[in-house]
Amino acid sequence: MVSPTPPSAHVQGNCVAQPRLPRAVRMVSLRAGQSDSIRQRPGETIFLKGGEQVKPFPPHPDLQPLTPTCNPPCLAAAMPPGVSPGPEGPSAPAPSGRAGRRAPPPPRRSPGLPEAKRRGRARRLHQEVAELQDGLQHLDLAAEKPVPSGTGLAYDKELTSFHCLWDKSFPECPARLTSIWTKLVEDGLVERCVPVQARLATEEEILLVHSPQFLALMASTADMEEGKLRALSDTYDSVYLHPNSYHCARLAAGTVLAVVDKVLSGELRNGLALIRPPGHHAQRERMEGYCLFNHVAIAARHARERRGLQRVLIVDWDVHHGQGTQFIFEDDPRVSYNTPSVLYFSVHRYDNGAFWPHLPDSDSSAVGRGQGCGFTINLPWNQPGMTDADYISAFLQLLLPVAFEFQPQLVLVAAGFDAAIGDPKGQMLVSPACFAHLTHMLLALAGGKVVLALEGGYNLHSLTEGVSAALGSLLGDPCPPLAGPAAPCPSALQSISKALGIHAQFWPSLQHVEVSALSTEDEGVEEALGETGGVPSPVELPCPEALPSLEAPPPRRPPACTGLVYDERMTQHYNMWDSQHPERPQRVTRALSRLQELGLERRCLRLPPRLATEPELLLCHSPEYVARLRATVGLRPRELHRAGSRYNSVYMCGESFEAACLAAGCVLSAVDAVLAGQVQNAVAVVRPPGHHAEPDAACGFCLFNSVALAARYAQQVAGRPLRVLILDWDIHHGNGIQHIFEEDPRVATTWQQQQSPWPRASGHCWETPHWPHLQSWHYPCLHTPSPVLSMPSAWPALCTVPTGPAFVSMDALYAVTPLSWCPHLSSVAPVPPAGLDILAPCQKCGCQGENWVCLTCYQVLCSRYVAGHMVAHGDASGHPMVLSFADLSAWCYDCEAYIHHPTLLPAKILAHRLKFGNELPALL
Ligand code: Q9C
Ligand code: ZN
Repeated sequence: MVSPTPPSAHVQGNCVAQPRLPRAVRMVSLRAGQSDSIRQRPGETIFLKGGEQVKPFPPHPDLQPLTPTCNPPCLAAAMPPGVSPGPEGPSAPAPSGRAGRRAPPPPRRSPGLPEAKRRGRARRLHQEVAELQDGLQHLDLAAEKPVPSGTGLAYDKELTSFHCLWDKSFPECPARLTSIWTKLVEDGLVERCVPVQARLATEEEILLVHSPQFLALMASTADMEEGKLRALSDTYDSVYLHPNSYHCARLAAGTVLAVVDKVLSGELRNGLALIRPPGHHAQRERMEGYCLFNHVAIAARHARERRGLQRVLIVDWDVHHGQGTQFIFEDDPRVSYNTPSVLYFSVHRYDNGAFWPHLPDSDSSAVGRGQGCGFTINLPWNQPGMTDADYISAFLQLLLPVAFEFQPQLVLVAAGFDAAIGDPKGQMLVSPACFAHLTHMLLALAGGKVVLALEGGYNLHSLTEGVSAALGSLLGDPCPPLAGPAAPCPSALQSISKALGIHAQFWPSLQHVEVSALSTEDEGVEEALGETGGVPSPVELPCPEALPSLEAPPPRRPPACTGLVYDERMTQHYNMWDSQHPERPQRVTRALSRLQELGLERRCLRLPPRLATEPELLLCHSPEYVARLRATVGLRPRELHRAGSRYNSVYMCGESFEAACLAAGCVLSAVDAVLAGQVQNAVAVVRPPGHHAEPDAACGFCLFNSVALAARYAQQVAGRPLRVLILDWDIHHGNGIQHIFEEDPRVATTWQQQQSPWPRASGHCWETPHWPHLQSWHYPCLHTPSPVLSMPSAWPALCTVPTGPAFVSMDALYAVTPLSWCPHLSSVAPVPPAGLDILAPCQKCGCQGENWVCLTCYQVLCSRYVAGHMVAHGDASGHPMVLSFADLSAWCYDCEAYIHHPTLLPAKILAHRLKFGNELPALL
C-alpha cells in the first residue's frame, strides 16, 4: 500500500522509525488463501460470515474500549513485568517519532523465530502501552462531564434611571437599554436565557481597578445638583453625570461580575450583561467617553485575583478604542510571560488619529509596556466603512491565532455596537449577522466561557439587531449567513498587515504570515501575485440565492441539535483473510459505544439508517462500477479475493456491497435531516470509509464515496444551487473526492482553491484571487525573490463552521500503531536485481499464494498463512526482512513489525512499477 502523501520518517542511526502512521500505511495484510485458515490473535474479534463472533482470548490492551475502567492504570497493569510505564505527568514528551526517544536494541542475528517473536511482541507491547499512555495523558476520559449549559442574561430596569440632564439628545440614553430589551423579548431570546440578578459592585471590587480618591469622588456625585454635576463633567472628556450615575455605574460593574461568576462556577455556559453606562474608556482615576467605571477591567482583575484565573482575554469590538482598558493593563506588573495575565485586543476606528480619543496609544504600535509587551493588541482602522469582511478578517488573521496561542480561561467582550451599519459615530458597515459570527468565533475559546458586556452603540435599530444576533450565538443558534461581498478592503488589509508585522515578534502563531513591507501599495501586491503566474482564471459561478433579507427571521437552533446515524449491519463488511486489518468492524462499534459511555449518544437525535439507492450511487459512480460491486454479493472467498485485488488496498466479502450502500445511505440520511431543518448538524458513524473511492474504482478500503455522494445529493435535494464545502481531515488525501469534484465549481474541497464561493451582491463574481480572504495570508514578501504562496493552517476558518450544517465521517479512525525501531536493516542489500517478478510463484512449493520476497537474497516465497515458506526461510537463514508485494511494506522478523527504510526504496520502486505499472508516488 502506498500512502499518497507519506510523512517523512525520522532517522535513527542507520534505521528509520516510521512516524505515527496509521496502520493503513504500514500494515501488510497477511492473507490466507482460504477463510478457514484465519488465525486468531489474542484479543481480536473475528467476524464470521453472518456477523457471528468468536472471542476466546482476553482482549489485547490496545483493543479495549476506552472506558474509565480502562484508563492508564489498567494499561500499566497490562504491561509485562519489570517494564516501567514510561514518563508520566503533563510534562511528559508528546508521543512522536522523534529520534532518540528510545534506543533501539543492538543489532544481532535472529535467535530463532519463536524467541524473536516473543521478544518482539513484548517490546511492541511495551511500546504500545507507553505510547498509548502518553497519548492518554492529556485526555480527560471521565465518563460524563457536566457540560455547563444556559446563557445568562443580566438586565435591570434600574440601569435606565439616569440620562443627560442638559442634553436631551445625548446619544448615551436610557432608550438604548429599553429598546434592546424589547427586541430581545420580541425575538423570543429572553425566555431562552437564564436571568441573572443585577447587583452592585462592592467598593472593594471597584478598587481592583480604580483609586480610592476617584471612587470617593464618584460617590460624592450622588448628592450633587445639576449645576455641580455639569461643572464636574466638563472637567473630563465626553462624560455627563446624573445623580443616579454613580449608583448605575456600580450596578453595571456588579452585574458584569455576577455573570462572570456564574460562568466561572459552571452554573452558566456564557452570558450577556445589558448595562449602561459603558465602561471601556474609564481609567484608574478618570471617567471618560460616557464611562465611569471600567466594568470589564474590574471583571478581568476579579477573575484573576479572586477566582484564580491565569489568563483572561478581553476582546473590544466597540468602534472606539478602549484606551481605559489598555491603560489599566498595559503596564500591569502582574502581566508577564511567566504569569500570563490579561490580553487586551481592540479593533477600532482610528483615522490615523483623527477619530476620538485621538491618541497615538490607539495605534497598533502600542503593544503594552515592560512585561506587558505583546499583551496589548490594537487594530486601528484608518477609514470608515469597514465591512463584515474586514472584521471577519481581523478575527481570523490576527485575533484568533493569538487567542489560540494564549489559551484564555475566560473571554470578556467589550461589546459595543457602534461599528454597526447606521451608527452615527462609527460610520462602519458591520451587519447584525456579523456580530453573530464574531461571537461565535470566540465561543471556541476558553471552553466557551464568554461574557459579553454592552459598551457603545447609538443607532437604536442596529444596536438592537446586533445585540440580538450576538445573543443568538451565545444561545447556540446558527449564525445568520453573511451578505457578500466578503473581501477585506485594501485599507483593512493594510491595518491588519501592520499589526501582524508588529505582533509577530510576540506571537509565534503570527510568524508564518509574511507581511509585505509594501503592502500599502496595491500595485506592489498585484505585481507580486502576478509573478506567481499560478493563479488560474476564475470560472463564472452562478450566483444562487438572493441575499438574505434583513427582514428574514434569523435562523434558530432546531429542537434536536445533532443527529446521529449508525447501523450495526455495517460491521458485516470484514476482511476474512486478515482480521487485524485496520479497517475493521470494531471501528464503528467502538466509536458508538464510546459515544454511549460519554452520554453523547442520548443527546443526539437518532436518524434512520438506509441503503443508498442505485440512482443515488450513480451521482458519483459509473453504472459499470456499481454493477461490478453489486455482483460481488454472494461470491465465494476466492472470487471475492480476486475482486478485491483488482483495486488498490481493497478487500471485500459477501456483505461488502450492502455495507457500502448502507454507509453511503446513512450519510444521505444525515443530509436529509439537516437540509430539512430537523437537526442542525449530524454525525454518521459509518464504514467502509469512502473518500478514496473513485468514480470507477474502489480504493484504499473505500467502496462508495459516501461524502462525495452526500454533496451531490444535497445539491439535488435542495432543488436549488447549493454551495457545499467538503472538509477532509483524514490523514490521507481524499483522492476520490478530489477527482469527482475537481471540475465541479459547486463543490469546494479544502485541499485546493477553486472558484470563489462568494458571489457579489450585484450578481457577478469575484475576479482573482479566488479566495479573497486568503489574500493577506500569502501577502508576498517582497524581500524574498520568489513569492511562494503558502497555505496557512486552516484552523481559524474552522472556528466559523461548527453550528452550521456539518457532517463528520469516521474515516479518520484508523488504529494507529506505535513506532517500530528496526536495528536489522544494515544487512539489507541496497539494490534489488532488475526484473523482480511479482507474479512469480513461491520458489519452494510453486504455489500462487501471496508473494513475498526476501530482501537479502531475493527469493520469492509464499506467505506465512499459505505454506509458510517465507517464515521457514527467515527462520533458517536469519535473514530479517521480507517485502510484501501486496502493498509494498517490509516486515522484519526480529522486530515483528513493518519497517520503512531508505534502503528499501529501490526495491519498493521496482515492485511498485511491476505491480501497478506506474511510478511510486513521491515517498519521503
Ligand atoms: N467631539 C462609547 O462608545 N465622543 N463611548 C467624543 C468629541 C466620545 C463613546 C466626541 C465617544 C465616546 C462607549
Ligand atoms: Zn464606542
